[in-house]
Amino acid sequence: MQHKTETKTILQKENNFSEWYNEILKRAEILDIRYPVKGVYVWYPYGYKLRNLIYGILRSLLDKEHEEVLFPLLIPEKELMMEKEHVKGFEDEVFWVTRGGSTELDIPLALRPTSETAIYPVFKVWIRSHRDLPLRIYQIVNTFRYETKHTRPLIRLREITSFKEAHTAHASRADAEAQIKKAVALYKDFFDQLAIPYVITRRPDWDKFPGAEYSIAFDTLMPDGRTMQIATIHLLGESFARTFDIVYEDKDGAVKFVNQTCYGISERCVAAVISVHGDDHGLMLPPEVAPIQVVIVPIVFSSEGKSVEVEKACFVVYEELKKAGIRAFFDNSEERPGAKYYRWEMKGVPLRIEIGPRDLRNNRCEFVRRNDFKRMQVPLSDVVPEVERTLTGINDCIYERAKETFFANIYKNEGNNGAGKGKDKGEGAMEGLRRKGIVSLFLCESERCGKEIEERLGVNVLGEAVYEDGDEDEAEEREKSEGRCVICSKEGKRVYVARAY
Ligand code: P5A
Repeated sequence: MQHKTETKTILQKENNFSEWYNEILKRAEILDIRYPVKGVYVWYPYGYKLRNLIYGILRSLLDKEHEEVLFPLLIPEKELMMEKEHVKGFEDEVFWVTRGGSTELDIPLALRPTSETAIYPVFKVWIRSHRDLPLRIYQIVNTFRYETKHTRPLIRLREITSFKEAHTAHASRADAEAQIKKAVALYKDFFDQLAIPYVITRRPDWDKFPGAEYSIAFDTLMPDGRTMQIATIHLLGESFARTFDIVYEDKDGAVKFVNQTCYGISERCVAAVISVHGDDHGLMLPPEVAPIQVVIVPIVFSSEGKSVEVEKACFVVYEELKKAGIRAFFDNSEERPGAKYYRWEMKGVPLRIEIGPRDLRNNRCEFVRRNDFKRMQVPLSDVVPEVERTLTGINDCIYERAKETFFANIYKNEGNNGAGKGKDKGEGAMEGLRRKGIVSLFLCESERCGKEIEERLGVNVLGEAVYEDGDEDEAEEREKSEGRCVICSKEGKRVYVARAY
């Protein structure tokens, strides 16, 4: 495609993440950012394959207990405006369709910023009895948000192209809360499969989803030390049910409101895979989601020209891998091996197999791992099992490295040493706060103290950590989770703060 002739200027992920990120999107052919609408971009074929493999994992997890649906993009003004909190949260972000051709529309239509107000009026007619519950649906659609903050490809979009939204309705609050736990487990599974580390927190009240009782979020850490919210799960309770009159008849004939949840993920999950794993050579894709898992490169020196034997051997390996269900590519283009290495490293192909005349004489080939460039010689007869073993090993290494970086950048502020009087109150608590990373400290629940710490440190309060039932560290952590608010010294809880995207 367009960027084949790109020069090999060195990329620096650590020093200039923003530049690195945009260069990678271009050179690895993930996203074309030249589309002439702000916050709106084009998926390249390679990027879209990556996106589909990632969303394939998400789909297979959701399909176990949800059914896929497809709701309209357009929402009538009246429906969008019905839930007061929800409107307040979204009114400045809505794109409106007000004309059909040259005719003014009687009813302005909103482009969905999310689909609660498109889906819940239909839930009202779908749900009649307790036998219709629980109702669990999802869709993967584009949504539109008029974002006023700095837009960024895959991260802050005005057209979110891959918005996965799940919506559930239940007979009781307990059932809805149980669903929240299931959704947390599902998202954990998803990000674990992408080898993306995260913290899970309950967002402070002032930062919850508009219309929700509470919101739980997954945040990962980007290479520049800022966190990115990669998923959210909301307990809606009865608020939307009351607004849209979604009721069911209970076993004993009583008519009750349903209890609801919703949870969402966008292409930020693709941004996370790119940003967390990539390095100065380009993308580094976990094998599970790599569009090409193995590239085969014939090694012939220019004086020798093409070697029929080498090509034949490469082709045999290619066929064997394909038969074993491995996504392989045989690069027998005219380019020099060096140029091929550069391209496939940039595209994050986890494993390269090189075969030259000398390898052939010894009935072997050479493996080169993308994550650490380690080489190993493998007998041609063992290629398939060795590839399988090596890909698993690569995934483990990528994940270990990501976790190491992540947890090395979480800093714990012990005690309430920062609480004090006068101008510098709170600052003392920030010893150990590096500019990069996530800090846990004590805060009370008041919005005033939360906002004060946000302003003073230029951070966002992510919230209190959420633990799973049976989590071994839970009991221990909970015990240590009470302390004095670093701003007002009143009783507080341990929360995470970080500079956030
Ligand atoms: C949950 C699904 C909702 O919209 N309604 C249905 C709920 N939640 S949310 O938090 O507002 O969005 C879900 C996730 O989408 C990502 N996201 C974005 N990604 C890219 N560009 C944007 N402008 C954008 N806005 C939200 C976040 O990861 C968020 O957690």
